[in-house]
Amino acid sequence: RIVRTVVDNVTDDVYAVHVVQVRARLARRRPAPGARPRPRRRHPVSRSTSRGFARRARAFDGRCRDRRRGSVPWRTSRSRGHFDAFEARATATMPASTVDDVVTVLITGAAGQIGYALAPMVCAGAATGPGKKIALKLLDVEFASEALRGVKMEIMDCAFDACVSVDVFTDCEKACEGVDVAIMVGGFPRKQGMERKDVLGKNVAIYKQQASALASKAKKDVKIVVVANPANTNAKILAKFAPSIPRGNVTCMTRLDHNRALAQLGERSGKATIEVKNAIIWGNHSSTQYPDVNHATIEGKPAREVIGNDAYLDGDFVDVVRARGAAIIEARKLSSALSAASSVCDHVYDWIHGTKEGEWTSMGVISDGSYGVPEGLVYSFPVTCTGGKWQIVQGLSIDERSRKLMDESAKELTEEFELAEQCLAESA
Ligand code: NAX
Repeated sequence: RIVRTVVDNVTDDVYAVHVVQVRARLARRRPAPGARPRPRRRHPVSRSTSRGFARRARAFDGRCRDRRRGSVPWRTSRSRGHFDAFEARATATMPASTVDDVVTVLITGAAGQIGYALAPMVCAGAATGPGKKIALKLLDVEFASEALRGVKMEIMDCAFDACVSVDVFTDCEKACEGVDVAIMVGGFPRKQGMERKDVLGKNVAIYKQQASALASKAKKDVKIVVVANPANTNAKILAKFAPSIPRGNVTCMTRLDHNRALAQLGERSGKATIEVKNAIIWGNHSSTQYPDVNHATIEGKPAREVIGNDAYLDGDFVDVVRARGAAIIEARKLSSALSAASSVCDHVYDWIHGTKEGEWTSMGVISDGSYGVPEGLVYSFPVTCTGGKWQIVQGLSIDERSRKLMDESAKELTEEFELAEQCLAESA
């Protein structure tokens, strides 16, 4: 039909010659009878290939179980957040930007090592999910302003589709202006010869000051996740000094510990991590945290039954999860950054988009007295999320051993908060 149209006005003779030529060309392309059809050659980044990825991305059920697919680009790594970000790029279904589509995300301590890993993940949509654009704000101290400028340049050079702006700040009030999601990574590190009280005092002073900035400048429904240690106590101080921010909007990150627990159970059972569900981190993000497997499942069966080794689950497993950070420092000579950044994205993503039916995660949230944990402590609980809000999972049975471990962590948090208040009073 195409040939016919093209040659419509041409004389019959010319038309006839043309038809013969076209037929000859088609005949040359057709494989000889019985011959195997020639494989279609594809350009590695052709449209059809990316459509293939997009199709797989759409069929994806929430978490990437597939590290073995050698050809999958880095964006489709294990983390669901990365995968979703890739889906957004591959399907190119992102709506035109409106004010509501732009999420303003603040990362404090952005010149540090977690910040460096976290900023690109956030810009790729790993925390906020597909369909959202990111206005990124990076805050650090004056001393780190040059490094911060470098981070900004690199983020710009990544040319992320979803990132509409990157701004750097050394003034906390300006950084907090109009923020929707605040990821509080900035903190004072423990230096040689410093007492625990000294580090705690410095950090709670930072969080007291940043609380006022968030309360006065951020959006009223800003979602806050505190990462910097002592994470639970920093979050409690932040909630205390930002009373206008709903208490439910202040959380601290224990998702890294949660993910570490899932990974250990997966490795021990020889199953993929995605098959492990509903482990719990109770308490403080410290060595008193209690990684609880009593309600965890592996491929839908109780984890204790699948692993069949209670001595391991009550002993080495708990120790390994608690000391994983130290093991990483020993191996890498640096503290965990990539896994911390990825866990921040998991924390924020689940908070915004909800946990899956029948599954929970662990978050440090303000205790309402559930499970006998003193009210007001920022304590890690099993939580489900729906509609941008978390709820503590209720009605789980707690055995005697768990009770003891949960109480120990609550006691540590109570003492830590008292010490923090003492530090603030002394510095006032
Ligand atoms: P880095 O020391 O690399 O980075 C911290 C950054 O914070 C530095 O750039 C510093 O200049 C900045 N900073 C200091 N005071 C600030 C202030 N007042 N305002 C803004 N920025 C400020 O540490 P990194 O390895 O990135 O770790 C950051 C924090 O995360 C630490 O407190 C660390 O202990 C904590 N962690 C918490 C985890 C968790 O699961 N909750 C796990 C990982 C990590 O250990």
